[in-house]
Amino acid sequence: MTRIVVLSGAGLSAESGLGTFRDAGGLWARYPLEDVATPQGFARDPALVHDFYNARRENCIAAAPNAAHAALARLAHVLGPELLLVTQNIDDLLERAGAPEVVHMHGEVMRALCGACEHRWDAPRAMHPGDPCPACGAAATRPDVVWFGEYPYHLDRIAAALAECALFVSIGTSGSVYPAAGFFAEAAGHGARTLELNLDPSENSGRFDEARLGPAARIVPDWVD
Ligand code: BJW
Repeated sequence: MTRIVVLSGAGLSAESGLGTFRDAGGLWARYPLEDVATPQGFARDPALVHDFYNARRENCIAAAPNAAHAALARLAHVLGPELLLVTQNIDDLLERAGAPEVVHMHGEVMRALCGACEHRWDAPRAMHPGDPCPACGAAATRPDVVWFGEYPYHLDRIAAALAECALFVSIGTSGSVYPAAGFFAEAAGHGARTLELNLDPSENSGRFDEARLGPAARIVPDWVD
């Protein structure tokens, strides 16, 4: 039975050196999201999209988990199945901090996906247009991430947890991308208390029962411990 659902976003990994999307100087200020985070952008210019994710993969490999990842991993060990850790992040820093299970609703940069047969495998460090799928041979290799207009992963499992949890905690997300941005309202509708931990108030901050502001590496361990 899930008692606590944690939803994390880019702010969780900001102090590990991985950029956020919508903060000043964030990824979308430097790369138009229509070009690098939509299926249409990938169809137009797969080399550009592969370059973008190859660089993100290198950054992820070079980064280390911070105190917020470590605190959530500790909590996961204490609570076991009573905690569901859901992340919008495609990095593997929660896993590398020791979290036993992480639900990656927007996929994982360290995994590859065949756009033809949906086979998944560990990504090589660099992907290139025309790389063949190891299962079906189609030249349809892409990063296993969820772009705008695509269906996020594990939504049935997340919905079940939101319906039964007593506490929903949102960490380091601007609350501007759906369906994740609506999870707090879904949980609240089923009677859960809602808590936001963020550097700046998110779009729906005023609708949470409580908001605590500050950098994740400080306020997440404070909340957990
Ligand atoms: C710190 C910090 C520190 C900084 N400590 N905090 C109109 C209405 C409603 C929906 C739509 C609409 N038009 C289109 C849609 C749908 C669309 C959508 O939501 N668009 C919006 C732009 C409106 N959504 C989709 O297309 C999704 N699919 C979908 O809807 O399918 C149909 C469906 C319908 C109904 C139910 C179910 C399904 C798919 C969305 C896929 C998003 N993909 C990306 C890229 C993933 C791969 C990659 O990483 O490249 O996911 S976009 C990007 O945004 C990424 C993130 O996961 C996501 C969220 O960003 P996040 O994490 O919130 O980052 P930021 O930068 O926005 O915020 C950072 C936060 O951290 C800030 O609050 C800072 O304050 C904070 N912070 N430093 C603590 N040190």
